[in-house]
Amino acid sequence: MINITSINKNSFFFLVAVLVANMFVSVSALGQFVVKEASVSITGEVRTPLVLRLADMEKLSKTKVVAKDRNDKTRSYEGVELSSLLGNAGVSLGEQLRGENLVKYLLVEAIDGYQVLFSLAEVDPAFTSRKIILAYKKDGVMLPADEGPFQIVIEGEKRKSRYARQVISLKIVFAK
Ligand SMILES: Nc1nc2c(c(=O)[nH]1)N[C@H]1C(S)=C(S)[C@@H](COP(=O)(O)O)O[C@H]1N2
Ligand SMILES: [Mo]
Repeated sequence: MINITSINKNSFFFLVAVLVANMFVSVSALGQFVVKEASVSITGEVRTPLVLRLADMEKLSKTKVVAKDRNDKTRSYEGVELSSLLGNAGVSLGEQLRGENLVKYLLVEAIDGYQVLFSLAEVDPAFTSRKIILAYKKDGVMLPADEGPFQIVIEGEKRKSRYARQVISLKIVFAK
């Protein structure tokens, strides 16, 4: 005679096994997704910490900066001004960039641990007409993997040392 309970028990365990296997598949798929989908976080002395992916970046108003690349070739870079990224995170710029806010700085970090620094006044269009962007395109195409997806490009900067490639973090730090 067939034992109904034991069949149900078996199919229950089978069902659990399938569910668990599916869970692992989705988690590893998610892992791959996270690895592929690079992002930039905006943290520190901000009102609203942000994490921006390429799709988020493309929705923001873009600006072009013509600059020489690492091979001294003149390129047209396209991206978002640092001031608007920081503005979205609620960083004190413009009228609010005074008093002790003037000793806050922007620390940029790349995936290889490379770091560069800007004073807030350097990136604020209320202080300077020199644009500093987080570029994602070069001559109309997405940046190559070893430069992007996000790279700092600075209008009129003679040395390339602060053109941080593969940027992953923008952090506002209080120098006091
Ligand atoms: N992520 C990252 N970006 C970086 C660097 C680096 O080591 N890591 N080097 C910087 C320096 S010192 C220079 S001169 C320029 C150009 O680098 P390249 O000479 O390696 O092309 O990239 C800048 N951006
Ligand atoms: Mo350099």
